[in-house]
Amino acid sequence: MASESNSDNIVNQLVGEVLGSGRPEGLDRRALAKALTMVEQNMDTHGDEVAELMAALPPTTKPTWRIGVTGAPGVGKSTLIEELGMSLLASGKSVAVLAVDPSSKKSGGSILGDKVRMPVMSLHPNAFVRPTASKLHHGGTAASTHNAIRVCEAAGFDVIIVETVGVGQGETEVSEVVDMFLLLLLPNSGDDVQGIKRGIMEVADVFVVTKSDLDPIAANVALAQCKSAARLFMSDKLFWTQRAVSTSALSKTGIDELTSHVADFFSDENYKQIATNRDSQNVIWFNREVSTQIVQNAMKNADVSSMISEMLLSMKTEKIDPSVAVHKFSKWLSTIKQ
Ligand SMILES: Nc1nc2c(ncn2[C@@H]2O[C@H](COP(=O)(O)OP(=O)(O)OP(=O)(O)O)[C@@H](O)[C@H]2O)c(=O)[nH]1
Ligand SMILES: [Mg+2]
Repeated sequence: MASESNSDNIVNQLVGEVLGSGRPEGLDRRALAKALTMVEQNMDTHGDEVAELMAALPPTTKPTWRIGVTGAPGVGKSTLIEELGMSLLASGKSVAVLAVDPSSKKSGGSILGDKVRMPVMSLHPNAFVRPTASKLHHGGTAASTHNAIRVCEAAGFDVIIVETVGVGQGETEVSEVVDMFLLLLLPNSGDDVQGIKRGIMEVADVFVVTKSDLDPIAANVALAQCKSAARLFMSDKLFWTQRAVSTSALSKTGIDELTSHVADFFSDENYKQIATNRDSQNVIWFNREVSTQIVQNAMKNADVSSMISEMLLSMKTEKIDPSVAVHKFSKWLSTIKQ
């Protein structure tokens, strides 16, 4: 019980400090960083603490913008986020950046500290830049990114930009917790439209060709490809038609156009549907995380795992069809359910 009241105190203190001024410029950044560290903890061991902090956060009242940015390593995500962020800051918005690092899946810790370089934005009083280790093996990227987004919203940020890396599970999961997804493409790199997986094309709301200064002709070709892809792939959002823009963070071209695509996306007119979309997203990732937990728990049961091994062995040695094995397994499962 003593530990419970202790964690109560920490949560109250953090919520008090994080929400203290309700405005990012007066924010206690150390408290915000602490709160983010807390919600990113391993849910298996710190689930109560995380849930307590999340429950103590007030619901979002202002129309916040949740933006995901993805693309191959080195495509220019961080550099572009800095430009987009500065442009949004100039328009009066406050901006928090969370950089999700899927490599933590392998190394067990974030190595992003020196990779997230947004030197100008980091110093802005209305901005906050945070490298976040993804926790794919304990609770999922969707859950921990969602939590981190909510903490930033509670701290008063208007815009939360999530930088994700590479192509894979983490990226699709991030698309479940943001409203808008930007897909960055480098012309002539093999990462352009032809090489991008369909699933990611479909969740992209804006295709962004990067580093157009390096090869303006190739950038134009890539832009044209993106525009035709935008016509080909229907957006998964009824209120939005996919767009494409060519940018250079170096020569600062295309940034205003990108900013206006973002502002159009979050228009008052669209916002009601964005809010509805958040409700559906919550259900989707809740269901997935719960299913994962059910499976993980079931696998801890010795009978279940030995029955699975038995079925796998029968498939291998007796060549029984997998559908027969599944049927046998589900029959067996129904006998032990109660
Ligand atoms: N010429 C040129 N170089 C750029 C531009 N944008 C980024 N770069 C350079 O490209 C390199 C990678 O940029 P980052 O912004 O770190 O790319 P990233 O996609 O965030 O990289 P990871 O996070 O490691 O996946 C850096 O050396 C940047 O300076 C651009 O518009 N033009
Ligand atoms: Mg980066």
